[in-house]
Amino acid sequence: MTSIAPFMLTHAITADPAVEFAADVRAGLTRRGQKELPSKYLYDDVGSALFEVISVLPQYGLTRADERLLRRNAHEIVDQVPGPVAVAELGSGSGKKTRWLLKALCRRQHTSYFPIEISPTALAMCQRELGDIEAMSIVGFEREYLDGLLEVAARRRPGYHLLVLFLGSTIGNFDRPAAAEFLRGVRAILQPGDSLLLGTDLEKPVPQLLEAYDDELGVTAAFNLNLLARINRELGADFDLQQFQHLAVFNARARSVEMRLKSKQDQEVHIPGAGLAVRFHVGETIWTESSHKYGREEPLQIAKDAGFFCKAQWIDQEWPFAENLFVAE
Ligand code: AVI
Repeated sequence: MTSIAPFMLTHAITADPAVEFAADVRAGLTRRGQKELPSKYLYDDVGSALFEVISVLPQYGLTRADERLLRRNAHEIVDQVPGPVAVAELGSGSGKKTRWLLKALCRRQHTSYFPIEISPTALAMCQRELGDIEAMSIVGFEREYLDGLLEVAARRRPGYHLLVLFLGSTIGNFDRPAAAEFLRGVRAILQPGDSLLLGTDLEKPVPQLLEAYDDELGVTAAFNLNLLARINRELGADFDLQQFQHLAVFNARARSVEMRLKSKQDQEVHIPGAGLAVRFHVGETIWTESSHKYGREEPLQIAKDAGFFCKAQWIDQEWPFAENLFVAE
């Protein structure tokens, strides 16, 4: 029997995204010391499409490792999750990597799947990608992660557990204290016995990491520079993209790869939509993203401190990456 519910979006973003974008650009570019732009703004429609290309680049093994683990171990993962469950995915993206898990789960039970995404385009892609799975209903939430999860938890049916998916090492885009705080936030919404499947990219040799974040085709460079192009498009700015260079830098102390945009000359940029004129010195950088890499045991400790125990861990051998299954205590 095919059971595909109509795709219902819950539009509950309270703040005006354009106002928030302008405020964040203003705050990040007027900071004393290191200028920065929040990495979540990399993902407009163009950025999301470029990220899809990054995920198939030979140098960037992360997404393939994540997908491989989920495909090979879908049934084993599902067997470790006590049922019945509803699934909430934080940052579903296109939904492609989640298919195997959902299909395995739907063999066991009718499944409600709640993708939570700030991008309406990603939610629509997710519906297209996964809408054909039998015995599954999809309700998307256009919300920040924890806000969306709160809503999903509020709709919990009696006797049902939640399985939260946070895949693709998106947690790596938080610094370590923020990652720990985020897991505590997730735990606070869950009930004992609920599960969290967390994907974490593991440490690997620095040259390999730098290649992954500075590919020879320049796709990652375009992904990074698109943030300035987005400010031009949405806030009427006059960034000259030729005058900025994409950099990938390894931060040994933070154990992260940082993406930066380096000014090639002294220049002034006007951003009318943020009421701003910003000066850049030659060589000065804007910090746009950090991707933290983990030791194998590290996620287990962070999750333990947040109130989870580790039920199982799967590691990809080709590209060190871990899928961690945690259960709320
Ligand atoms: C989404 N996130 C886990 C990616 C990462 O590896 O940090 C984003 C990315 N940035 C550059 N390449 C890919």
